[in-house]
Amino acid sequence: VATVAEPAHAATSVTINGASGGRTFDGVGAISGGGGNSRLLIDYPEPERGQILDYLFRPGYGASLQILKTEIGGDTNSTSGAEPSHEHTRGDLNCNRGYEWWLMEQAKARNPAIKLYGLAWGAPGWIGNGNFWSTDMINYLVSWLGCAKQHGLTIDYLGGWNERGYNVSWYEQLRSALNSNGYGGVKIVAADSDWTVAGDVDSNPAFASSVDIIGTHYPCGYRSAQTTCTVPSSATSSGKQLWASENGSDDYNAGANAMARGINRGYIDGKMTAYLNWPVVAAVTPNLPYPTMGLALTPEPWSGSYTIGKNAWVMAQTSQFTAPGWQYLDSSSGYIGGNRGNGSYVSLKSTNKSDYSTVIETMDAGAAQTLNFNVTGGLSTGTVHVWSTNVNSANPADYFVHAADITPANGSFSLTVQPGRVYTVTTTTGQGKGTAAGPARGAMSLPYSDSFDSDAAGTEAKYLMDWQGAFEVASCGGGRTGMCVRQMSAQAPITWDPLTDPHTLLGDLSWGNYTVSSDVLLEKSGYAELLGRANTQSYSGAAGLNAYHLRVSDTGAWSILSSNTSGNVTTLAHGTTSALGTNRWHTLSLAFSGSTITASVDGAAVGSAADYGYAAGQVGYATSQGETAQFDNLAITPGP
Ligand code: 147
Repeated sequence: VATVAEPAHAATSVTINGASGGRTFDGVGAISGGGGNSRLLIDYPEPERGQILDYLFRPGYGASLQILKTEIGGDTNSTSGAEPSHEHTRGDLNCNRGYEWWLMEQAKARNPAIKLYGLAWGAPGWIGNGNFWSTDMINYLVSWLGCAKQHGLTIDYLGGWNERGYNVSWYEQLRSALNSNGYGGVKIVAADSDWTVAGDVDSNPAFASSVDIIGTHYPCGYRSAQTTCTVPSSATSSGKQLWASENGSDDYNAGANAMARGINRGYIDGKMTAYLNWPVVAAVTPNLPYPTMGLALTPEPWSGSYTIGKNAWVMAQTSQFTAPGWQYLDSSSGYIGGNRGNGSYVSLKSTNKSDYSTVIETMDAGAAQTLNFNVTGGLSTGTVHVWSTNVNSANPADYFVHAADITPANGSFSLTVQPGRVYTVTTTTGQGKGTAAGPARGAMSLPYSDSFDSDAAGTEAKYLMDWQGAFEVASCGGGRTGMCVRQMSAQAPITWDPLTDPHTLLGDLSWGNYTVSSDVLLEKSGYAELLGRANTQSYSGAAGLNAYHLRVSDTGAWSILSSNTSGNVTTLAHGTTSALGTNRWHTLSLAFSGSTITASVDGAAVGSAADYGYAAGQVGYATSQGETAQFDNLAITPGP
């Protein structure tokens, strides 16, 4: 048996001192929204859906989020999709739209202590005649809080406009509106943008009294381009809690290094007391922007397949060992040996004043190091439990591993830390690593059809992923009974991302030769479209989509179009059929066979085109801007 000599580790002393000062910890968590990234989660079958939710929210099981931030939908694209508004048109209040209420309820059911935070990216165009910083928008947020109350949800934090700066008097008006409507306990975050707001909060007492938390995005650098987590002196001197109110934007596995650094270093460098990862899950198909970002990959409700990411376990290294309200111990937090390259550690003490946890990350270390801990200041000198995640490993068995307990001697103990890992040493118990696992990946099979008749009004039809506008289940018009899908955005929204026509996508990117058909009703003059072979969706520039379209307008004008990600639209064929008119049902179909594309209206072929630019892709619906068209009886059959 060969003997390997133990390397001589550099040793560093760390005192975990319960008498140290430090800020109150607010929590780590993630963002559902900004947007559409959670869309397919609600369509997962059980038991997989419940397993994913357990991995996200159940204490002592997985990521165990302490804060869930959700989008306040605005019927407009907010990155990877559009999320529905609770008030599409003035007065049309419905508190059961979309999936964010459901997600918040599922989170609270698993962890009643989870904090909830709402933020808008965009808004329906009726608000303030297109002006976000309006009284309409304040009333809209108060209505949203009322909806939350109907759902039995208490909202802890509310923001303004994601990454669009701030308006001082609007925030002051928001504070007074919340107070006078019974929401005095809701804390306001400003401005979910950069640090500019800190100067005004620091210098303007009236503004300062309207803002509870200064929340900044990517304060340690965007994605993996991290340097120091910087905060301006105005932020520190404002006395406000400081948050990294959005961070991450990285792959569900590859983002783990950045998260490990960011959670610790945000506090060490900048006294930031919350870290919110964007987004919570990747529940979108792979043709949409940021398809693998989040804590888990959940893109296939039809197969039930899901994968919990390394990010979830790195977050667990903090969340399972702390709680909002714990206190950082400043003199027991810093860089190992004072050198950023060695890694970092932060210590927090429990509200019971005895328990503590220290989270250590060695993302940039080049060698093993020995840490000699000394526990003092009234903290427990009892058994120390050790959990670790090997962030350099691709094997999930190396994440969130419970190592042997340590019994301190006279309050002292040692731990050797390897490079590229996160360790948590703690006197708390109750941690755990869930064991549920989903099935293998699999394509969505054809034929597929949906009459929408079993769906509840206000919900999103199964698998339909809105990109722009809001395609929602509603009672059919035009004298038809049953349920249909209706595009609910009646005018151009206040955008966050580039404005496009309302459209929504469904299905598998591998679908090649197929016929998609649907009944369509136009409520006013304009057009409706069936999309086919839709694949890459761009989110910058013109936010174009690679797809074929059959566009038919109320006048009877039809066209077969090819669009691309640059926003270019080419007419492949066009003509006129008998006028569709309004409030009448018609049937459209679009068939793909190799390079032949055939369009039909009411069962008769109107034209065809030869093009093979796109060989496969999803189906979809689209409308002209503001057209509240209805759709029914979606059917996709293989072959022409
Ligand atoms: C954020 C948005 O708030 C999210 O909705 C999502 O779009 C996310 C994707 O990374 O990005 O906005 C940012 C976009 C770019 C930077 C920072 C935030 N950036 O380049 O520093």
